[in-house]
Amino acid sequence: MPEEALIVVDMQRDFMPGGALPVPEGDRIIPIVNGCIRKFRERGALIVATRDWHPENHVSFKERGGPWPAHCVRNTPGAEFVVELPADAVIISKATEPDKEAYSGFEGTELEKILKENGIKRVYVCGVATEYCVRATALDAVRLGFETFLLRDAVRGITPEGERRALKEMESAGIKIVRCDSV
Ligand code: VGL
Ligand code: ZN
Repeated sequence: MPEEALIVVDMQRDFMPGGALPVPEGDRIIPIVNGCIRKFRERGALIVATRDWHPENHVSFKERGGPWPAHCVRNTPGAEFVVELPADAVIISKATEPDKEAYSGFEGTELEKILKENGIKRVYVCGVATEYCVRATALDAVRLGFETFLLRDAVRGITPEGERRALKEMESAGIKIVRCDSV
């Protein structure tokens, strides 16, 4: 049993520059995340990738009064992964119901069950956006009893202030802020 999992959060085309809901410089972490995936794979970790997988009438979209432009509509190019995932990666689709928002990869998904079934004790979180889906996923992980690490060099936020605040909050919650090359 692997004991460790890497959770790659929402590394999808719409969150990259040129996409529908871009994270500034989100593309800069693509090679870093790919390096983390290779590194964790080599040491036998479970590789998990979450994806925002919205129906086209999702409640978070502006046309329904939500905060965001339409993004990551399931089965469209904007929802595709931009990182290289191994064939046996566990793909977790979230926020798939029209009337429910879910920032955390644990919310409304099988993620907790899958991690527990695989004997995972430690999780390492990377991806976008730091102050939304990365934050929510990492906070849920630590709350659920996983030793949780945030890979500082492999995340990007929508704004610098938002990212700073989220990092502080995660640290206060007991999440260890580390770099991918030092773990
Ligand atoms: C996200 C806003 C809306 C994220 C998803 O992946 O952080 N942010 N949907
Ligand atoms: Zn979304």
